Amino acid sequence: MSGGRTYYLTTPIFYVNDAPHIGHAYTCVAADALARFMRLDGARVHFLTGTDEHGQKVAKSAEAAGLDAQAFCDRVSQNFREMARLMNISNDDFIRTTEERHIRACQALWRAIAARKTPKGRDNIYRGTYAGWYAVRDEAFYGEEEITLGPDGARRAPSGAEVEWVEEPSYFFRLSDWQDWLVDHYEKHPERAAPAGRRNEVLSFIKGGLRDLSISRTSFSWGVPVPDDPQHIMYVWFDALINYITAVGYPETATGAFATFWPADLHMVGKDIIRFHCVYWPAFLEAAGLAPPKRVFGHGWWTVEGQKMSKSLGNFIPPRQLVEQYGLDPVRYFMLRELPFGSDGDFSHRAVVHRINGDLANDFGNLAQRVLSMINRNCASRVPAPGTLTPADEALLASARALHARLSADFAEQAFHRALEALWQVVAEANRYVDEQAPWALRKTDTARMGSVLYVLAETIRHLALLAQPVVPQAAAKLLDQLAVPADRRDFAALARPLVPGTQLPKPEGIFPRYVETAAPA
Ligand code: ME8
Repeated sequence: MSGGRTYYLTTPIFYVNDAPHIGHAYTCVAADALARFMRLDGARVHFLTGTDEHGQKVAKSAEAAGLDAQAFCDRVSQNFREMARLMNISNDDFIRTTEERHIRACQALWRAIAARKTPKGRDNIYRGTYAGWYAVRDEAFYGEEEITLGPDGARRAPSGAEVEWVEEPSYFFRLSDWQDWLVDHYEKHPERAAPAGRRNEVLSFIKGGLRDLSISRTSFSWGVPVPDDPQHIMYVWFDALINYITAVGYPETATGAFATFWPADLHMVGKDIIRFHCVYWPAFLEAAGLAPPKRVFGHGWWTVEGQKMSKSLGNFIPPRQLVEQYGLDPVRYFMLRELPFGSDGDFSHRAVVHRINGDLANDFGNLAQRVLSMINRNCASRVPAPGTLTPADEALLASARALHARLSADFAEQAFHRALEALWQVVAEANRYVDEQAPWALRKTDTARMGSVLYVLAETIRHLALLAQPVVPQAAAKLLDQLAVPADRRDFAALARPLVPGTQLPKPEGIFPRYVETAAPA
């Protein structure tokens, strides 16, 4: 495909200090649903995920594992790659910050920023000494006023991470000179930081006054060397954010992927890292003369059975465990349906089972199964021919046909829960229609009318299956197979190409099995 609409979206690159858990899977699934939606909608998509491998946190984890840092990163990065495969993530690229292409991009961006002046005509980068608090867990610097002293004598950042005093020579990025530009940027383009509540947090943080940012470290060496001064390595967040442009070929900007895909359409991140993405990142880019991203969405935080996930509680759920227990598509559905995208939520066994047995098995699964079995038994397994349509038929088809526009608007705002709610409203409408039209009774009285009813239902289910693909790709594919929809008629342009009467259908099979409790949950 050449020309046309493009869409570049990214997940955070995950620290390789630990095993992937449901939080990481969540961000990937949300971004994946959007990437799939955009592809089906005809856009040329570039979808990036990967791993963040430098910095003190990773260096310490490697040391604790008794491994050389690179060997440790190779091993843990692979776990994230496998997590992406497990969750059926359709990323086009997987970036690692220890790759050569990335080191080259970091050094080029550093030079580009250093070569330009701030809006106040000063150097963007200067040398000094950092003396202040640092939290290795967050890989973040904190001001004195943000630190609290706990009863245990430990000093903590607002995130709860312990901080340590750091004093070392450092290069600084003159962030303070970019404050007015950043305020103006978000006032002119409010959609660039979402949801609105997070944008307000970002704006008040900026308006509260920005301090210059330390962007190099000298007390350890696991990082990208600063050009012309390799005693310094780049601050891990400076290095990490650059991955988004490395992956589109920076420093080559005039042609190739950068020219096609930059600025990114969306950086999907968790709310914990919104400040890095909405304050530092646009400032770095603007300072280098590059366009800032079009949007950053900071989604909410999952707890598990009402508790924060933590090492000490040992309640990090590995994605593999979820998929084995509930099935992949049900987990993807649950993650995107259970809570308004942007809000926090709780991952509980009860809630997952409720969604599986309610929305998936009873509502959608049962609708498809009922309709397809009736066609199988009563229409010789062929798509029936519709007769003259009644107002009830037209109403259901109109609801199904209106879905694409509705979902496009919801996906454009990352309102996945609203999109799914809209799909399931049509599922419910179709279930009511089956009950009202009672095709099983028509079988004895009016087979032509029965054919019309089953046709309307099958065509509605085709719409639902096509539009559910981004969220439940495997189940939707199975359903489209059962409707004998050819592979080249599964994009959204094919919504306008109705089922052809007479088409032979395979034997129907359930797509969303019920979850049966085998033992009482622990
Ligand atoms: O921050 N609920 O990496 P990280 C929801 N390397 N999402 C969660 C979550 C939870 N409980 N826990 C984690 C980093 N996440 C940096 C990013 S990007 C240039 C560098 C998800 O491994 C969420 O997306 O700590 C969060 O932002 C991310 O994992 C943090 O991953």
